[in-house]
Amino acid sequence: MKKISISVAVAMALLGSAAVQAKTVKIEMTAKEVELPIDNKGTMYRSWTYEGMVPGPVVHVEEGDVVEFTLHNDKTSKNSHSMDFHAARVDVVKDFEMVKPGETGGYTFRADYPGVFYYHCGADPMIQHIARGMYGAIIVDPKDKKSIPKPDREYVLIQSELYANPDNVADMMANKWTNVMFNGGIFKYDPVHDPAATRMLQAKPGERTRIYFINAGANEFSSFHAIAGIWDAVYPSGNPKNVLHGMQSYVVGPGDAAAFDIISPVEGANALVTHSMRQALTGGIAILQYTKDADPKMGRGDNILVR
Ligand SMILES: [Cu+2]
Repeated sequence: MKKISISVAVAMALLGSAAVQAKTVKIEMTAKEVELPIDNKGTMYRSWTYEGMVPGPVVHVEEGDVVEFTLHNDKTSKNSHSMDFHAARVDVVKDFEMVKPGETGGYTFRADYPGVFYYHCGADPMIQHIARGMYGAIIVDPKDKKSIPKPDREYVLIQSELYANPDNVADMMANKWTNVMFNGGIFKYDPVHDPAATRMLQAKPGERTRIYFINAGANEFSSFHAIAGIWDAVYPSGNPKNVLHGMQSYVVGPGDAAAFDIISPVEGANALVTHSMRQALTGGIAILQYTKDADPKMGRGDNILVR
C-alpha cells in the first residue's frame, strides 16, 4: 500500500459533555499486472494484483472508522480494475465501477460491522480477475475489545483456485482448476507435501491463535479443518456476536470469511486444510507448528500474512 494515514477528530459529536471521535483512514492501492510465483519452486504466473502482490495488502481498521479508499490503475495495465470491499455498504454501480488503465477512482464507507471481510476486483469477467489474484482481507476490529478473546497470534489465510491458463475464461466457467492455494501459493506453508516449502505458521502450546480465513474462490466451497486439532471457537464473518464452539470443520463458501480460534495443549503441529480432498491434496494445506520457542515475530505485525 502506498500509504495509510489516519486522521483523528474528523468527526466530533457531542454526547452530553463527552466528545466522541471517529477516525478517518485513508487507504490507497494501485492495481498492477505482474508476474508472480505460484509455488515454492518459483513457477511464474501472469497475475493481476493490488500493489503487485497476491493476496493484496491486509487492510486493518476499527469498527466505526470511515475508510477513504483510492484505487489507481497503473498506466501499464492492459485491463480495467475495481474494488469491492465486503466491509462496505455503498452503491454497487457508482462506487464499485471499473477504473481504466492510468486512471484513479475510489469511494468512502464507514466500517459498521466488525469482523474479517473479503475484498476483490469486480471488473468483468470477475471470475478471471479473482483467479488472477485480485483479492485480499480487510479486518475490522470490534470497538468493544472485551467482546472477543484477545488472540496471542493472528494469521490471514486466503483460499483460491489456480487455473492453468488464466486467459481461458471458458475453463474457469467450467470449473477446470488444477490446484488450490493458500495465500497465492501451492503448498506455500507445507514442507510435508512440498519439500521446497520454507515457511510455516508458528505458535506456542497454550496460545490462542486466530486464523482469519477467507475463501476467494472463485468457485469452490471450503471445509476448513485443523488436522489433529479442534477449533476452540469459530466466528462466522469474524463478528464477535456469531460464535460457535468446539468445531471440527466449518464451511466457508466463495466470497465468505470466518475467524477460527485454535489452542494446542501440546507441542507438535496441526495441518490446516480444506477437508475437500481434491482441494487439500492439490495445494490447500498449511502447517501450524507449535513449539515453546516459536518466533515471537510470527503471527504479529506484518507477519499476520506470511509472505
Ligand atoms: Cu481487476
